[in-house]
Amino acid sequence: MSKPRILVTRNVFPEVIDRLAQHFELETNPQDDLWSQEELARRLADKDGAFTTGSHRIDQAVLAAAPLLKIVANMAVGYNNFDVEAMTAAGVQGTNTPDVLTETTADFGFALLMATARRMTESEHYLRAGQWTRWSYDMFAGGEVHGSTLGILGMGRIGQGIARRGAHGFGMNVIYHNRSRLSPELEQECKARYVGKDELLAQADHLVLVLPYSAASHHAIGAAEIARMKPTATLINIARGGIVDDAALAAALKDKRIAAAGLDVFEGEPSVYPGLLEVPNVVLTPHIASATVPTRLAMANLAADNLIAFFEKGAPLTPVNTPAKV
Ligand code: 8YV
Repeated sequence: MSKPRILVTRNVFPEVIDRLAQHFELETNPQDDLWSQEELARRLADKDGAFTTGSHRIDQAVLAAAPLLKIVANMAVGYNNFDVEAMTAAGVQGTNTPDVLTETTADFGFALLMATARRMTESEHYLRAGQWTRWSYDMFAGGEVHGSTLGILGMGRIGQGIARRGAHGFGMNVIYHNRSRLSPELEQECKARYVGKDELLAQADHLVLVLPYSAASHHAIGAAEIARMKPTATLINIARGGIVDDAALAAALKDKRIAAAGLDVFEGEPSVYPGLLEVPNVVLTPHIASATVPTRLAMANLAADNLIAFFEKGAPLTPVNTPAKV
């Protein structure tokens, strides 16, 4: 029997490609070219499955061009690049990579919070530029981390990881807002108190965004929300671009309406809103919250395991939808 045909849309670890090659007929992208959506659709025309990252959308147009497609395995926990409704209707299984990146991403969220509060990149630029000629009492004085109030918007696995770090490691007072409240046991474990969104905005010294992107969370943080925050607060986004209105944030940072921001994700990335590049009080990283070698390897292996389990056992490990029978 011939092997299922799989398109691997971006370059990934050679050992994962080797594993996939034992089970599937592969078309890969060793040059890591950034295919257009049209190119993606063309290459999917004869494929049974795909291994994707967040850089491609699986939408109506792509699905229409891929009549044999049965599964798309995303190497990411977030899957806002999937039109889930269209995939479900077309009978296409979607999968993601939860759990394996939780702690690594929470580590990064906390690192970004600390770098932002303690002005680490801003002060490093100053030093590298040869501007450090003498010490002064208020040089790069930032906000306190330990003992401060940590606000978390979106309290899934990664949010809980950040809460634990803040509460147990830094004695922070943790408050959170989420679509649904955690169980009392989890709230106790995370030492986190549920509050309304307005209270979260008003009370947080450091506000960390960890909610999934959807039409409902588009610009969840815009000018009005920033206006409710403390002028000394920091805003950290490790979730998705589009959750923050980047233009409104750049204006707020410029006017010091909040102290600083730490951003790993951007609207329209890899482009970055120019106003954000012009202000000093923002720490910018290129969507690397899950980027440790072991975690990225675990994510790639889980995406591969989903493809293998789907074709060989009839069910993937971490599905995001229940496709219609077509
Ligand atoms: C991915 C991420 O590396 O998992 C996610 O949702 O944002 C990152 O960990 C990125 O999306 C590439 O697919």
